[in-house]
Amino acid sequence: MLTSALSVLVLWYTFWAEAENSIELPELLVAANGEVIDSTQAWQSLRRPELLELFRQNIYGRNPVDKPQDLNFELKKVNESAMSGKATLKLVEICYSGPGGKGCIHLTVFIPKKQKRPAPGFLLICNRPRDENIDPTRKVKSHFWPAEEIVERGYIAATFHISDVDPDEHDRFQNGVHGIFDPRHPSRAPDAWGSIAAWAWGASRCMDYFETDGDIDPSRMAVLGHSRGGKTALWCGATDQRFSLVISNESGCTGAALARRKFGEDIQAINHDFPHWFCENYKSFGGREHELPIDQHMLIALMAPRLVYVASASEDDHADPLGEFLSCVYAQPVFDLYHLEGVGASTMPGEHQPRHTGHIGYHLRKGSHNLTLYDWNCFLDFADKHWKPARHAVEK
Ligand code: GTR
Repeated sequence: MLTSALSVLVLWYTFWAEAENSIELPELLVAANGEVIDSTQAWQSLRRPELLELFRQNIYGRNPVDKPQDLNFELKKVNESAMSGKATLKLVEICYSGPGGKGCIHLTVFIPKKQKRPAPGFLLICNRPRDENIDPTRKVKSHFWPAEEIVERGYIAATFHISDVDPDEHDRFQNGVHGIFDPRHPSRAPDAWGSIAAWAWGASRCMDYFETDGDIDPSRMAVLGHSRGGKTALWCGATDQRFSLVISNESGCTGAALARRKFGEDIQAINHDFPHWFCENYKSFGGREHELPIDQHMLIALMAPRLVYVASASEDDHADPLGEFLSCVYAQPVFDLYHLEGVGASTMPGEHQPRHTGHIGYHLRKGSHNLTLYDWNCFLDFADKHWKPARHAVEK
């Protein structure tokens, strides 16, 4: 009697758990014209551009400018003996102008001395207070950007602050790059870029600089961000294929998490709380997630065949860890076209069991919403595994 009651319970739980996880998603590999995408060529020439355009039109918005014609770089400072002689520090000013004025991004770069140059590395999109997290003097240190540890592992530690590109406040798109580049129409286009797209644009301008610096290997640069910075890193990686590794740390809603699960923060809430992050069209999908022609697994798929990494934290329900993991799982068909292993599991790994073997990395950290040394060490391990630089290339 007890056994049969137990098995009914187990059966009920299994159905419930499956129903929880099963979700109807838009077709990844069927183009708008009905064509089934079965080759990398069809993916690259037809479906990928089509999906990118759907994300642009409905979520992140359209940039009025790509690389500005007058983009210029000024090396403001070089210190060959930073970090007790372990790194070269470069402070670079990346400036541009448009009809509404001039803007500059202050890029900080630490290049490891022990690494053969050009060196690989990580660009952090910093969304936390500048002085406490990305101090170039290193008087103040934070695990949000453990520059010493990154350099010690043989990687470049680079970062810029999002406020240089566009302050994180809703001022109706007057300041930052919106004020500089947006056309002065009486009304703003419903698919005009929001702040997330603006910050992603800023990360691409840093890549423009990396391409000019002989100490940096632009073919092995990762773009990385936490939370709103993670959403930004993913959109940057989707639009700028020069980044060969794209890392989202707890990016949650409109980052790695599937919108259709409506778990934790949802489209209505995020647009209510942060009306400046996305394009105007996105607001109409609040409560209508199922009508979006896309979902976030497609954003992950846009990184193929490059490397992508999604990190979650066990107590970060607001960002929906399971939804972040499932995006990795459902992106797999595109990696299959390239005969590449993706995340390599369909059930969520436990805490501190990183998955690093395939082209989609994943881990679930124990704890709450944050970017910690544990997360960074996982990203560095993943880069070691896939870029295989440090151990062989280190100058003895
Ligand atoms: C939260 C927001 C999230 C996430 C986070 C952050 O308040 O709801 O989408 O981006 O901020 O950036 O820390």
